Amino acid sequence: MKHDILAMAPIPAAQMAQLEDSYTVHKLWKSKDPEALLNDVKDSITGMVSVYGQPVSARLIKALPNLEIIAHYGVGYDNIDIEAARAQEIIVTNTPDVLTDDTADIAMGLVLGVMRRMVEGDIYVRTGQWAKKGDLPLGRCLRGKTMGIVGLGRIGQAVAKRAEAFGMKVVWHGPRAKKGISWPHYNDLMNMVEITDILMLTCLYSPETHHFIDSAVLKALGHQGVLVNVARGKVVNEDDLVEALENVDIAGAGLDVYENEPDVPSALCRLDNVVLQPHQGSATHETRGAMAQMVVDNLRLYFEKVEVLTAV
Ligand code: 8YV
Repeated sequence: MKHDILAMAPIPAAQMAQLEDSYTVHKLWKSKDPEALLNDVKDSITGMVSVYGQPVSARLIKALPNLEIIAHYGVGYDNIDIEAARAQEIIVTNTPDVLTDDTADIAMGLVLGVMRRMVEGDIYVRTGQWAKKGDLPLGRCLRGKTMGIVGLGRIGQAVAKRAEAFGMKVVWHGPRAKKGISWPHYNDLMNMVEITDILMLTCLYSPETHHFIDSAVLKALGHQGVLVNVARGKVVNEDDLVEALENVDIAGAGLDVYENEPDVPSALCRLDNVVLQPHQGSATHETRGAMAQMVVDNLRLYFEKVEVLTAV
């Protein structure tokens, strides 16, 4: 029997082909009338491929009475109503590890982008300003600066190693100290921010971290401070961030994630002291392929009644 899978958004073609070989795949994003599609297939769906940006709400979960597994294409699964999934005994899997290095690379790219004015520099050359105005104003050195990391999970630790390789000091904040971690842990976010030059967000999004970074934190980061966010947009109060950047309460920001993706406040786009990326921490052929393969493998193992790779 072929299982029916609801795919909320595309995954790379090679892995989509594997899904289509094994299952009947209903592509929600291709449907002109997603509600009607859901109504037609709701009783037959046993598996789902979910993607960040597509909410898997309690309402959707309840509407799929035979759903058994949600294989999420991504590490952060805050788009899924996990309580509703648990209530229906639905297994949820994600794709950790394979995207750690790429996301840490983008994080460091944003640090370099802001500190060394790399995007401004690119525009300066392309628009002929170099020839007209002379050298770009000076940037700032990474060596000797302190990076304060919020959330020292897999990605946070990978960023920490990179930051050390650039000659930076690393400190971190999280709800609990961790065994085997030598970077100094701060229980109190504000205490850490006061000694931080670059505030790096790599934490989970949860009710506890909603708008964790607000104007008080940004003021404590200070005029020379830089915020980099590769976690989730909603960890930061975006209005407070815009205000802090406009008032130069902080020196700059590097952002890969936003509160309402893909909408980015026009105020952010007008500022020179920010470097913006379109949520592309894991966006390489290699990593997206590896993530999609985990999705396919988790579904296969589940339907073969073998333990899945990465249940959350
Ligand atoms: C997205 C991410 O999942 O893994 C995460 O948590 O935020 C990203 O890797 C990716 O954009 C796929 O939608």
